[in-house]
Amino acid sequence: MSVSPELMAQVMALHEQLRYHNHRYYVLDAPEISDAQYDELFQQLKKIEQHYPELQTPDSPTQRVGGEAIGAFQTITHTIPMLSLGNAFSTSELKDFERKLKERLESVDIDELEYCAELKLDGLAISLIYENGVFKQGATRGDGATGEDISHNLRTIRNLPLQLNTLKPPLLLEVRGEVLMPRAGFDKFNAEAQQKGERLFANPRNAAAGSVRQLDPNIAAKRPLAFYAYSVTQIEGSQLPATQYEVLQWLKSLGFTISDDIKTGKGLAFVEKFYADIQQRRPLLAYDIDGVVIKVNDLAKQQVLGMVSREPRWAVAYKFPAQLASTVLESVDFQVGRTGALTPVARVKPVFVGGVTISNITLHNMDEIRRLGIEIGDTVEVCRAGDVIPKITQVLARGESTVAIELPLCCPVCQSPIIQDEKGVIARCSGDVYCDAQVQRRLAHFVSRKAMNADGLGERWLEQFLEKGLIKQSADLYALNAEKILAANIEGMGEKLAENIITAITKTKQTTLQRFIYALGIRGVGEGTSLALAQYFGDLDKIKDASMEALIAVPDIGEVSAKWIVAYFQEPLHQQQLQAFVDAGLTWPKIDIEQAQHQPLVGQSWVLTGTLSTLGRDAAKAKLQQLGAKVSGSVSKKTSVVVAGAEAGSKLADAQKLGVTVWDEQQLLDLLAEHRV
Ligand code: D41
Repeated sequence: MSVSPELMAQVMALHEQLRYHNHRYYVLDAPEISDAQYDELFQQLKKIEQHYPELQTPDSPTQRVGGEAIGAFQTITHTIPMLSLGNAFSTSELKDFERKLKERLESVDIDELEYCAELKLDGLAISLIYENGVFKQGATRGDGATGEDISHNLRTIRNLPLQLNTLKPPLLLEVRGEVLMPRAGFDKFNAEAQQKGERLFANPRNAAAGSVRQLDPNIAAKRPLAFYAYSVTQIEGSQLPATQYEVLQWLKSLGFTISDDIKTGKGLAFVEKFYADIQQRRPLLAYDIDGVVIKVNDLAKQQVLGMVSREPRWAVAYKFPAQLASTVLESVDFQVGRTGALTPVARVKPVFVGGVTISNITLHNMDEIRRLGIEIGDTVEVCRAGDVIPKITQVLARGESTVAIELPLCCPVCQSPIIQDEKGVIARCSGDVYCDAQVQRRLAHFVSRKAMNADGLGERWLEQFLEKGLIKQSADLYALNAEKILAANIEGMGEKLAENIITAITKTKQTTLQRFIYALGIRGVGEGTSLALAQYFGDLDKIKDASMEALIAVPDIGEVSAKWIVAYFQEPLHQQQLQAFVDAGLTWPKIDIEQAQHQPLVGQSWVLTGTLSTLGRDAAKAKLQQLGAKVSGSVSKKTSVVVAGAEAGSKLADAQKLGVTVWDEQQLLDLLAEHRV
């Protein structure tokens, strides 16, 4: 079907109008037309797009309502790493922050230094890319270096501009900010979920995180999410204003929502006042915050200050203190983990602290219980700071008739005997493959992100699959299909979901040997050891048949891990399982052991200095060591190469004096890439 110019113009006009009214409603909170009128325009556009799918562009306002589910999340490498923020919890820590600024801004009168003060929104940091003014991609912060592509969900957020409000958009713009769920929306959402008997979210932050980590954008589209912009990290084909405050105002003019509480002022007195004001108004805000963020306002000064260990020197999160509450310890249950380790969990009388109601608190191990000296019936202090898990900090009062907390003699799930380590700290269920709790935890580990990465197969479903007898162990996942899942009549499970789960499982069949070994969940075999095993033996059968001696010869594997590895592969059930994986068609690229083991830098001594912005120093060190190099802290004549990152200091000078080879970060990255580490 050909499209007339008139129709095209009509579609553009509808885009324009819908965008305008959307912005009035969601960003400015000042609608000009009624919901019904808006809906009419929306339906008009939708109808045209249905007839002429070629007119449906990704930035069309209709795209906010969802669309196709994706099969799995793509990993995105941030062109510029997403930094973290240093914390200050007190006036004295704030003074430390200022002192360090003073050291580096020598010619500046510190009392005259201007700050931009913002709220610290308690959401999820994300990054958005706009090309020629059109939203192209959005990703989670992840570990700062790589995140996940969540564009399909971000598109559904009503106040997130799909197109920038300017006639001359930059060629490229990267905006960072927070996705959050405002409190009112959260309360409404949870109330509805409760009525329907669905799961509730503990707090708005979890709700936001859970919403953007969905494969199906129709879910995010139904959640009341909002995006608040806080910085620009890349811009091409346009210029940024000179200060953070002006950058925020500019973002606002482009159509982004920024927080209403942004102020500039000079010196720490201004900062303290802003902090106190916000702390007082905190309960009245539309969303959760966990402090304020203080930034040096002048972007040129930010440049001068730079960053250290992935935190900008020019910004600090001035956090509100952890919140305390008192409650009664009612009982202690023991949860069984993947390796059988028992974790004591305190059940307390529900108490509201730090924005959530808490009734379960992990006590980690028996040592912690002894250290706190708590008994069942005691009144205890509970502490929760913003984003950290709650803990019991002390006994406030001994109860009238208390009961000591004791380790059970047998597993609360499978009744197998409990075995303790020598120090009496860790206790383990000996049930192993016969313990349902261990089996479930291991399944969850098997599909987890760093293992087989079966996205969308959350623990909620695994639990159901086990309960309904669909699976008994991880290898059984590969015998599932959508019909079998649907036939089990699991509540909340639909055709689409079942298909997504099967797609995710099928995808895991193509994996790497390292991931697979890690996924098995062998005691003592984490990611690093899995890599070492894969690279050393190159083949699953060789690992399976390896003797104690052979295993100990692998770099970084000691006697204890070797013993656990041998024991794992000796267990007949595990052998059967491995065969089932092979039968299911799990494959991984062949490993060239020579290549993997060759250590081209043996005998060399390297020094890292300055900020390595892509890798970070620890990671760079580990990778160089993997190639056989020794990484040292000081430069001498014998040093082979000094890698100098941003703001390298005296070590760089030493290297130049001694005539030692100096590399920049890119040269190091090239070398690592060449050797595939
Ligand atoms: O509101 C926030 N949570 C917030 C987070 C904010 N207002 N500003 C921020 N600024 C930065 C820098 C200084 C690195 C641009 C941040 C964050 N970072 C941040 N959020 C999560 C990690 C880092």
